[in-house]
Amino acid sequence: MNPVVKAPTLILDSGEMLMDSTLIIDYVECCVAGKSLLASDKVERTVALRRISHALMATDKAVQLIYERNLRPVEKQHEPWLERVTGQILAACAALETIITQHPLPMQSGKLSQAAITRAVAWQFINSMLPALVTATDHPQLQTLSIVAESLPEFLAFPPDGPGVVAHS
Ligand SMILES: N[C@@H](CCC(=O)N[C@@H](CS)C(=O)NCC(=O)O)C(=O)O
Repeated sequence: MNPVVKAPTLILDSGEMLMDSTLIIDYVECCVAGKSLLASDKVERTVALRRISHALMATDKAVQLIYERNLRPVEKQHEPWLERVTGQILAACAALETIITQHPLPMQSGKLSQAAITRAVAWQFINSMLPALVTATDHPQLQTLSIVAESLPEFLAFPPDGPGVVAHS
């Protein structure tokens, strides 16, 4: 549906495409829902954005590693690059684990913030895609948070494996 081959892609009512999860959330909050999962207070918002940024960087790095391993032929893979990205993923996940320990957020139905959702989604994705590298044993807080999140109705409505296209009204 998108020649740029980028997920997530939101098809707007106008038929135009919108890419990148952060921009899609901004659009939905501003132009559809009229409410936000982020605080409007400057200080609270800055804290939340910083927390979200760690989770997003961890997922971006995981995507890079997965593509390097899965899309590039083995003989063309560059070991120093793999090591660099691996280090970045582990650093981002370690930081995330520390942040979660120091700043737990409510993981309750109806009370979810963007930071809490992003943490849970990031961990589910990274741990399921790179289970040998980023283990639950080394990240117990993330693992617990993910198990709780995935049992909530908000998460059960959108399972990690699909559906790929969600219609909104
Ligand atoms: N920062 C982006 C990351 C999205 C992303 O990496 N999507 C991957 C799939 S998980 C993708 O579209 N890959 C296709 C490509 O880049 O070639 C977001 O949050 O939307």
